[in-house]
Amino acid sequence: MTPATPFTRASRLAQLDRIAAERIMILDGAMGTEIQKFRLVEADYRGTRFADWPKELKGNNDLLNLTRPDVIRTLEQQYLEAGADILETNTFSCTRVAMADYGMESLAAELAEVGARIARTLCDEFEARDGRPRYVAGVLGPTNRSAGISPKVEDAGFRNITFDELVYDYAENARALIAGGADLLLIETIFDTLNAKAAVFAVEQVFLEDGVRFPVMISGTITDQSGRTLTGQTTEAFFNSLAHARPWSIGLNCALGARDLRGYIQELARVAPCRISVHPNAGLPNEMGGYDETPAFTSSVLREFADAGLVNVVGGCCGTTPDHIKAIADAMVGVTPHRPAPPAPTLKLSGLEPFTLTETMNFVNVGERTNVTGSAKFKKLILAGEYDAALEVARQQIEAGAVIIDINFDEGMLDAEEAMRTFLNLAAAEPAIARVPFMLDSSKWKVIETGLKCVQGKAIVNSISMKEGEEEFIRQATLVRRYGAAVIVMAFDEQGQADTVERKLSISTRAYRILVDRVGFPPEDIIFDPNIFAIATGIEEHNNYAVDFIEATRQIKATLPHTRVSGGVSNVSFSFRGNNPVREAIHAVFLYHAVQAGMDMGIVNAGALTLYSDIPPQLLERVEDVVLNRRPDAT
Ligand code: THG
Repeated sequence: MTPATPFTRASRLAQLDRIAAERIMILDGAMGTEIQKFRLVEADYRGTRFADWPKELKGNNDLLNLTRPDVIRTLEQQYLEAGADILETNTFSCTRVAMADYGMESLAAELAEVGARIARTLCDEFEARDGRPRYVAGVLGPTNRSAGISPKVEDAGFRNITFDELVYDYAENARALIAGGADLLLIETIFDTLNAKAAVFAVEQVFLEDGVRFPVMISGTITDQSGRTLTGQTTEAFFNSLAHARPWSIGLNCALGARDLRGYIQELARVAPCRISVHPNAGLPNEMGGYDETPAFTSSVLREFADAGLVNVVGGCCGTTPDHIKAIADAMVGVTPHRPAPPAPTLKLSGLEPFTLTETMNFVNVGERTNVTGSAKFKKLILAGEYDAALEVARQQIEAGAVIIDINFDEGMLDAEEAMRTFLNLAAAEPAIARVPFMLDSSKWKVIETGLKCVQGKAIVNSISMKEGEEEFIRQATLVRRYGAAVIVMAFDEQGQADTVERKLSISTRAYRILVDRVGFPPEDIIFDPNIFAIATGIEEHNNYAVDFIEATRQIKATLPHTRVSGGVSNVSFSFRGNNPVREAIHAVFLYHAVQAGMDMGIVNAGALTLYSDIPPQLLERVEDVVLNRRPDAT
């Protein structure tokens, strides 16, 4: 009998960060292409238990965990002998949805648990031998469906899987992997970031259920030389979308060979404040579907990555063999691992492309026109179901300078959830629109949540507030975080909307403390909206509203570190409806002063913005009287 491992899962994990700081850790290599070498036949896959299964089972490699565990064990043992520190479980397709191909949905969890146990047992044996920890990475594969793109060319809004279905499947998968002994969870070969966001959501759910957390590794896949994921994101956009998982490592695997991944790994190493992993294919597949890169070649390329200080974990994907892993392990000896970038408290969003709100940016223009309550035209199109023309409105806002678009379907005659879903699913297929981050605008939480389940990028929720009390505020903020979005917090509490500087500041401060101290919300992802109300309405108390917003902005920016301020700019001029030249002049004057006070972003009619310096002096004088409330007869 082999002696027992000296470690518990907790004691093994307690050493992980130290080991990863000392040296580059080795992940194992391919499973699928190695299994092929055994030339297994249908009967191997079936075993006795599934002898009468009504569907063909050949190719269901995860099923071998039950029917030919000896094969999986042999391969994994070879990888450990080659020097792997981290062994991946043979569970790439252990989700209900992926197993549905074989009618084996109900076996998904069992296969995952057994897969983890095979790997853990082997690792225990190696640990018992030499006292060196070996880690089991429970693999959560991408599934064979995409929540983010349509499988039908003629119907871009169609989806064959929902976010909620993926969350259910991934949660079951994660629970089973942990039950089987996994030390880490590895969400890998991500071609659709929305699927990965569902996996992150599910994993967090399991951690909350159990009251225990495990390190999470995330690895995306770039499908062609354009450097984008299948669903069109650039590397940095991909990272921004998944940063909320606070991954132990992030990296890339599969698809390309190591050499072609160099630029993207460098990009990840630059932007991600965590460890970096890479497990490439042994080159691109040749005409025969085989892989040609030799162990010497792959390992020399990865050695160069390591010498450049880019990586913490390296291994192989399709086409790599135990010989590749041995060569890679040898090549990493003595090379200093990547030192993760320090986290920067900066608002980072994404659509297909990243958006970072840097300190030098003057003002971020959020397009207001994709709003049924803010545009008669958009409302008419949505009510008529004319989504193509509605998408054109989004495109126009972006062309006119919007770097984010606000999207709102709050209208009595509409099913706002349905409209939000339809619009976002269609927008995902339009690169000129999907390029930018989305701001999901609704007064109904359910509508916002529906939207969050449709976007692969890092969006902004518009908005949450304490109007229904702290408990609901905390619940919503926690969910915003789990969906990986930033948030606008309105200055609104149980007493109503804040209309004085004091209330705007005190509500914002109270919200800040709750979000940062109790929810663990990153302050850089908080955007305060201290309410822009209409001025010059004829009611005297309204005359100072613009000044109050500007002053509240100044104080929020001075006292609530790393946060941002936004507002709906066109609100301020509501009483001049019908007189667009005056409205635009008011907006320009308002922004001129508000931006100086620290306003970072605003929901505006992109393209219609006038420059402060272009306003004729006489008009400017009058408009400033109104906006700055300089004289009682200003209006
Ligand atoms: N804060 C936050 N979100 C918001 C607002 C805010 N979302 C909605 C709104 N306010 C910002 N968006 C708009 C959009 C359009 C107009 C005003 C604010 C507008 N529209 C023209 C009008 O009503 O006169 C419509 C003209 C037309 O139909 O074309 O003014 O404050 N967080």
